[in-house]
Amino acid sequence: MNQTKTLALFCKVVDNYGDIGICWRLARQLVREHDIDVTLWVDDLRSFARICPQVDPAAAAQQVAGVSIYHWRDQDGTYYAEDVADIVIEFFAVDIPPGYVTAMAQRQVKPVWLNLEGLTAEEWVEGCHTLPSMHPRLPLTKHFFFPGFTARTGGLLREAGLFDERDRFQRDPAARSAFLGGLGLDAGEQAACKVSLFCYPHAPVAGLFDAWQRGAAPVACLVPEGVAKDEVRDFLGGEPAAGAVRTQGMLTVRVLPFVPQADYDRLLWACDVNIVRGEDSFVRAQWAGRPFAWHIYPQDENLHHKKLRAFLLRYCAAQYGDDAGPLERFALAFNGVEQNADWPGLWQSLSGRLDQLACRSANWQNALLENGDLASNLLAFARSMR
Ligand code: TRH
Repeated sequence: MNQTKTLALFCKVVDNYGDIGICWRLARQLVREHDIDVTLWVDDLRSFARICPQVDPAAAAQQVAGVSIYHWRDQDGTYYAEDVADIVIEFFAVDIPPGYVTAMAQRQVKPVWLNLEGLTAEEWVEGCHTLPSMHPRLPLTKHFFFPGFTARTGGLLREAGLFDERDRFQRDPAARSAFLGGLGLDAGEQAACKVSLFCYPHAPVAGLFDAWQRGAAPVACLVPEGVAKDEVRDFLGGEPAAGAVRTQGMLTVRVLPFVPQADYDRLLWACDVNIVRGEDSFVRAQWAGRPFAWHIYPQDENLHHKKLRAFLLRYCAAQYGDDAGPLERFALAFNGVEQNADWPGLWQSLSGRLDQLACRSANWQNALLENGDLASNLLAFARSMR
């Protein structure tokens, strides 16, 4: 029953860092917490190395954190049944090399084959989670596996010790100060309201900068290098390279280097408000327990607005009870659902309630804990299939 010791995870980097960010997190957790032998196939090692500097972008094969990493160069190659893992995961419906699929079918005990899908809060996911799909020619069945926010989905990625580590860090002013100091923040920036800003290029950052600059209290906005480039360049009056910083009015904008994934978590834990995007930083902001706004990945015909509303419906119900939240209004405006946003007003109502909002995010986290975590749920499902 429990003979599922090996797992292969196939990841194609479509764009940005979310694909590899999620696969890397899952791979490490399966090794560390479940003692699984994980092989991670990745087509773009350069993007991988940005979130994990131990990765050598030139190596065809390497081991990092106990995970075997292979550069997935093309669809060619011959594979043998004994090369195939007990569990095979294609992330976001990528096409696994045909030779590998043939070898899967040649195994006496067929592997459990999962298509790990993207995260959405929409209700239809519950009906599709774990649905089977037969291979048209080979004796193989693939199952859909959806992350999600309810017990009828696969849940979210969350490492076992995450909350303890976060709580230790958040309760330790010296650790926080050392971390922020290491990123270059001076005492004034550390004492200001710290906002991390990780968004897509179309975000309405200029309006927000303007509101912060004219606001009543100091704001330190921490932007990873390459993010909101045009607005940051305009504000700085120069190249937005890592380490660049400028204060105008009440706003200081500081450009951060792109940090390893574990440090990005610490950044979220250290800030008072987090603006996050995509899928992985979005989930990490929820675990950080601080007020956050999600800049959702844009899709054709504004499909992403529907996804955003589906999430806000769940999140705000757990967060606010009867009070339609300032976070909701802020997120809708930041994603262009509400046009002509009053940024000074939106920021004022949000920043005036940061403590209450942070406290209430515990409700949301407690509700999510009921769903278990994605890595454990995935393994339990795979084992039930064998
Ligand atoms: O980078 P993203 O926009 O990624 C994705 C991709 O575009 C993907 O194709 C799409 O499907 C998905 O969004 C919806 O955002 P995301 O998901 O938040 O991933 C960013 C990763 O980068 C995450 O693992 C955190 C990590 N990161 C660092 O490690 N260091 C940093 O300094 C920063 C800013 C992020």
